[in-house]
Amino acid sequence: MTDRRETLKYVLDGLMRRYQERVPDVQSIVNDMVKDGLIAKASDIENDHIAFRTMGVPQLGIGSFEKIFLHYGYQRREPYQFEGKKLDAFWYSPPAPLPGQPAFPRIFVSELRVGDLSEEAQRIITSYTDEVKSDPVDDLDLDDGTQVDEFLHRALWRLPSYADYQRLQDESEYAAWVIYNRYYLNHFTVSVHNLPEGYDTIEEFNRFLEGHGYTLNSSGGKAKQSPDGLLIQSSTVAEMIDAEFEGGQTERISGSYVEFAERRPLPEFQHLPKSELTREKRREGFEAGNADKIFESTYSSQTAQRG
Ligand code: OOG
Ligand code: NI
Repeated sequence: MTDRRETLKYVLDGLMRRYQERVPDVQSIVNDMVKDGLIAKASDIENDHIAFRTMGVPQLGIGSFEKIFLHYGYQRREPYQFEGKKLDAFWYSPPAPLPGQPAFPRIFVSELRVGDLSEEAQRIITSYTDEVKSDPVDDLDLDDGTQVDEFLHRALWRLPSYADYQRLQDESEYAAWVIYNRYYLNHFTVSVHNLPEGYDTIEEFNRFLEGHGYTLNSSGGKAKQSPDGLLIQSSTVAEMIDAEFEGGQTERISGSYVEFAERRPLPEFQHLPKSELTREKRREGFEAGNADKIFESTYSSQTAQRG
């Protein structure tokens, strides 16, 4: 039997390939990092985590989606709640790396509390999600990487109408994003604390990004910091994509974005030299206050800044 982590690697590579095609910012940030000498090549970037969004209806949502990654050895960790945005989330810690390979990314999965939306928004959403009769992950052979790769990029329901998209967007930007983008990778995250000095804090890295013309999510400030001061995050505003809706109508809507994370050493390790600061000596997990603002990277209030 092949190691499930080999299948995981195949699935993650497939996600990253589609993501890079959809988000030109990824390649251009990598190119700028190489050009300015922060890294020698793309694979020197440590991927802190990736994120997915789901619709919280019984046959879909986190309970369905997480089965894929639990199968590959991920473990479910702390929950997070976002009352205002009507979202719930968990983060997942990865299995050990394959020999000679970099660490697998953490995963952040969120879910829309569909039942908390207005009757009309619920009716619109379920008119799409009801096309999925039972939990689709149960029908997959998770040991077959090509099946999982195809599943994560397949249309789960009919092409939405732009009217439905706009109506959902009025009430929940997250709902509108998922009805169109489904399980496309929402973002990958450049780990900045292991970059060369001068670029290894979010404050410095944001300066590098803005110097190269990238637009950062400004909700709650460009650098979002956890109350313990140890997890600092920033993100680009989502790349706009030309989306084809029902009837062939094409509109520009939010696609995916790029995130940046600085994990500072835990208090008991702050005296150690950087070379000794392995992953487990730095701040783990996520922070609800940071995440709440990062969600807005796909919101029109933020993407409007891209012009
Ligand atoms: C996820 C936002 C939260 C983080 O690292 O806290 C997040 C999303 O936009 O779906 O990525
Ligand atoms: Ni994130």
